[in-house]
Amino acid sequence: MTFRSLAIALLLVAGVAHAADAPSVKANGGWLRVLPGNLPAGGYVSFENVSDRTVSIVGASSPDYASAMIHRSSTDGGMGRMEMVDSVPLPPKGKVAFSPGGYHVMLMDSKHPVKPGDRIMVTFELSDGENLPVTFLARPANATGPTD
Ligand SMILES: [Cu+2]
Repeated sequence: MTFRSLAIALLLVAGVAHAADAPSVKANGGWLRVLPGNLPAGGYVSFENVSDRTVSIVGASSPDYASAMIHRSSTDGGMGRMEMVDSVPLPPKGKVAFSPGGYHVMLMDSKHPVKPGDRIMVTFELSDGENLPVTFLARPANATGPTD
């Protein structure tokens, strides 16, 4: 084995060890707002980047909905609107909250009826290649948080 190939082998081993590390992002307080009919449901959760580098949320999917997208709500001259977001950066050791009026995961076309009290799994795709599964508690249309 040459020195060069040994160095590459060590890098590969380091890469595997890194992949087995604890997740770089933690999530908690996941909830979603169930609206009547089959209207899209907004999902909210707090993310914490526990690593020392920036990690971005770059996608989402759920086995319970045909489509999941990252959106951001804003008010523009008093009119509520929302836009698709490709990437939500979480700064090193930083927190970002998905909350009503701001970032949310928009869950569209549920594959089965979802009612308050149900638990829905959403998997977030991170820029470092990790997948972060998060449980969301379904809450009624008038809920303002995970417990109220
Ligand atoms: Cu939305």
